[in-house]
Amino acid sequence: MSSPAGGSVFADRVLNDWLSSVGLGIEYSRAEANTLYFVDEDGEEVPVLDHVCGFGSLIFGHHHPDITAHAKATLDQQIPVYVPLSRQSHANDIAAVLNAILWREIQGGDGDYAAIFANSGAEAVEICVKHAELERRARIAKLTEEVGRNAQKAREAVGAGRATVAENPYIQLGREGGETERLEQLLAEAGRRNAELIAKGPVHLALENAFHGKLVASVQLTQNPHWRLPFTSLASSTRFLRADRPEAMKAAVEELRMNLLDVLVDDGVVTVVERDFPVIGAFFVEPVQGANGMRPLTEAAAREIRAVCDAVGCPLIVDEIHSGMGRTGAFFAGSHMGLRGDYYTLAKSIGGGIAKNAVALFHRDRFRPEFEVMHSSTFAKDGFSASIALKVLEMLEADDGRAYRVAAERGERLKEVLTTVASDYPDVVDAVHGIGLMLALEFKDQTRAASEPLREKAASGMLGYCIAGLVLREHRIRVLPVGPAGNSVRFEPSIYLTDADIARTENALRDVCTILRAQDGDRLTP
Ligand code: 5B6
Repeated sequence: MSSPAGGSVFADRVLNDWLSSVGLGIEYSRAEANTLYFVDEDGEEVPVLDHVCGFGSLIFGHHHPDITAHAKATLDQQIPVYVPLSRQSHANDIAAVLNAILWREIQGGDGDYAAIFANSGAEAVEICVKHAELERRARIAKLTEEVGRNAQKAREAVGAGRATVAENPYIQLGREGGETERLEQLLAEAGRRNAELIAKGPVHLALENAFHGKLVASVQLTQNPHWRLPFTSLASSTRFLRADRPEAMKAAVEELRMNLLDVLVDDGVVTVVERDFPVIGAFFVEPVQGANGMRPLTEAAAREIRAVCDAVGCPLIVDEIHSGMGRTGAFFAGSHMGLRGDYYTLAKSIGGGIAKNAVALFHRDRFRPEFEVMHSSTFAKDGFSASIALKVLEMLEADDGRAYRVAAERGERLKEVLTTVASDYPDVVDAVHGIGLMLALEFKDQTRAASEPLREKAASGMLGYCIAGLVLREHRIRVLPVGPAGNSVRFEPSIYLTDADIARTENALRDVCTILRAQDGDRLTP
């Protein structure tokens, strides 16, 4: 059938042109473990070592045979896939395994977590945004009820002649009228100011260079200004904080503080007092900041963040979408730095590389049961994805957590090699970041390079992509840049990374370093 628009491009026109311009415009035809394949001009299948692995969503690689066999068997059994508003015990089975892992790695048995399912990471983050707002609204309702009761008590005291209205620093009162008029004037003005505050949305906290998704609310938690700023009017704002500056973190929280006005009767006098208003919705944290160049949180920062949340009373939301499911050598990366969350988000690898799965977990003490009915999604917790999630969890936990140990060991081996390359080329490599199979090699800034093509590529933020293009073209290895400046190259393969894969990777990186050292900008041009 001929195309109605005579060969028009309907999807990815700009994206594909751009990918081709940096040498990444290849269409892959097959994938297996850590290898992608494309078919070249001679019809030959060309293998490419994949270090991107779906932005870290393939802990068991592409098409793991056990996951594929499980998926086929599941479909052959004709299990019900979409049956919303029926009993779906597979949801509880997944939540039970996740709770057991949480208790083992982090909570030490401190309460259980309720699960709400989603189809993507950003959706799980937005579920947390919604739930945190439900919690905040409940706190506000409690506060306003108290304020309302106190206003009533003041009316009764003034009406009975047991109290007079004092001057106060918040609301200036007219001199005219008796005590009752003055009190009503005070209550009306306090009520007006309180209503203004109550109508406002929350402010969220997140770390500098955070990535929490790209949907309407979650993109406001993702610091990258190109992705966030055009949409600021659509959702609550975020205050981005530095994890290594506890004092600045506390100062920012103090600066955000807002107060509700309350009227109290004290010793026969009606006075106005300030009540702490819950402005902050939640604090979102990635234990390892993937998009920020694979930077793990320190234990000290994890402690400070927990302390801020406890002081403010807002939930600490640990986003394990990228770092979770074993990649760092533990199921929850936060367990390395003792980061204890009130909510958790998981996605990526829990889909086993073939399903779209995500889940948000809520500590039972904070969970609002009505949320189970308030929130829903047609596709979430469907029978097929849930069955894959259970299979992935079984594989991760098998042999006393062998997969976690392999991830840690393979990660250490790869990190050793990256560190050796970094120390051999200190003039072009800045640092190696990350933990387990969540690593990055950061190149030095080239915006003042001697070579003009290098300078230009660095200034336009394209250098990392051009490096990725070269590594693909000449070494048949797929890497992508990462980090705010795009100066780093990311490595997040599956646990099946072999020593030979690591050796090839080292060879390719040495080649890139040699090019940068020699300022051979032309070789980076496709
Ligand atoms: O499933 P979804 O993508 O909605 O998950 C959102 C999300 C991610 C994440 O890593 C965290 C911690 N929280 C929520 C998903 N990560 C996606 C990602 N995308 C890019 C780079 C990354 O490092 C991570 C990306 N970079 C450039 C262009 C497009 C995407």
